[in-house]
Amino acid sequence: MDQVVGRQSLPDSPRTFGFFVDGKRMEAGERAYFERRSPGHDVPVTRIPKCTREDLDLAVKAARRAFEDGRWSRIPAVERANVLLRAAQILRSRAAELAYWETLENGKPISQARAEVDGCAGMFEYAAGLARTLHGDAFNNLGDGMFGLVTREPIGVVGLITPWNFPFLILCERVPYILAAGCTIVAKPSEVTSATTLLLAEILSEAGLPDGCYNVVTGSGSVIGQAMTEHLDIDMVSFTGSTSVGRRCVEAAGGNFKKLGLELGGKNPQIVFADADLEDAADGVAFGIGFNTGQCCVSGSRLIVERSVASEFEKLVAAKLAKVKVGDPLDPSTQIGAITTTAQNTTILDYIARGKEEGARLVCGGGALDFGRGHYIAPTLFGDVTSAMAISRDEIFGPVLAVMPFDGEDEAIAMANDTVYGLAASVWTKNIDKALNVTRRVRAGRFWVNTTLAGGPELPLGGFKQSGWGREAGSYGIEEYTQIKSVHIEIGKREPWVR
Ligand code: TXE
Repeated sequence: MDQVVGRQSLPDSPRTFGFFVDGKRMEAGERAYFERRSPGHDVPVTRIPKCTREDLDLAVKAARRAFEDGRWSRIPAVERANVLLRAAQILRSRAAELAYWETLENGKPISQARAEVDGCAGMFEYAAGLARTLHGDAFNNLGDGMFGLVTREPIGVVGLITPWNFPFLILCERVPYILAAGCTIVAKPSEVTSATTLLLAEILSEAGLPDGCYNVVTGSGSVIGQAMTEHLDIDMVSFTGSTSVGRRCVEAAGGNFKKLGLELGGKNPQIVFADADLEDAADGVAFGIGFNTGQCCVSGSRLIVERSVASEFEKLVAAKLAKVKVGDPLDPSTQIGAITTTAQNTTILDYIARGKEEGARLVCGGGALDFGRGHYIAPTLFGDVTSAMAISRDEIFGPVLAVMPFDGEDEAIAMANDTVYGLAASVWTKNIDKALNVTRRVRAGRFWVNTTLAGGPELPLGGFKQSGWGREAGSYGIEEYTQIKSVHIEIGKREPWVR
């Protein structure tokens, strides 16, 4: 990966984007735009079209046409794979530009954004392989007169609704797999972070993706997102966002019983046993809550630590958090950038205030950091947290860690499972039996042992309980976007029914 060298400057004026339908950039004309201000600098950086339901209909029609005429869904998988591989190459060659716009809109550190783009290219490469290995099954055991086949077919037109915390990474954990399966896409990014989703349209066209296979309609969730989940000509929606909007998607999808993939919230435990390498675990726990300013569905926001080391471990984590470099997202040495939206900033500060009111002990952080402009919050650690407190139950989506001590393995597991969510969990121990036992008994879709937030294209993502339905990435990721057909083939002549 090329390193980000030096600090890039802010754009002189906001860049105006069009939306993208049927292989063409659509000019928004006189219609209204969302103006996005950089959360780290509070200057306007992008202008994004406010699309209408009519724009969405155009995009769905284009995606439907492209799907039905077979220009993508019925070509040999090797040709699909080649487009995905070319896209990966272009993506790498434009990584600096993608990272720049991602950072400007989202507020994440530029070095992190750059690494994420690299990871996205890997997703395309892996999905290219899956396109070629996707297969069904054959039954050669049905007797002389019958042969059975099970085939996988692309599910059709997929609506893709993505959030603002990892606009490009979450997009690329889905798009290559959906395309590898042979489906076509209408994407709707979050209204505050649409730029890189639109840039991907250019990249895919240049890579040779036929027109109509990847369309982007920008706009608000309540208008475009809601219309997508209700749309009768969309076959499946993959939604990543809050659990409350996920529930609305379930209600709206009933119109045509479209399939849903849902990746929702989390309140993820970090379980630390006394026998862990505490120095390493403290670094991991600090990373787990600080990464992406804690605006991460899989961030480890509950620290469940064995009582005998709780006080020592709390100090270790606080010392790590105090050293993390918070600051200008465009500075290549920054580790924690800005809070992405004003609303999210308020939510996090409200939770910090609530933690104090409810009697939790503030160990470090505890409020906003003033850099003259933008929204920044100091990584915050609360001790003496009880399971009744809001900071231990709700997904805060910010750099706020709640510490709760446990006695014994069973209590640790019970505390870890005491949540409506089941997205991710980590365990830190040198004892293999404890590690395996906890891994098996904690109900979460992603699990880390002596590490956290590790990822990649091979292992699937998704949640248990109210954290969602279905899986993205890995071989499961492509299968989600297919449906199964069973075929019975008569060999010779049927036994007549009418005699
Ligand atoms: O999410 P929304 P918000 C959580 C996190 C955060 C909270 C609120 O706790 O504090 O959600 O964030 C689109 N029909 N997560 O309000 O509203 C919206 O335009 C269809 C966790 O930003 O769920 C955006 O594209 N779509 C999460 C996407 O849904 C709708 C990531 C997510 O926005 C819609 C983000 C509707 N009625 C927030 N309303 C994660 N799991 O990673 C909005 N949208």
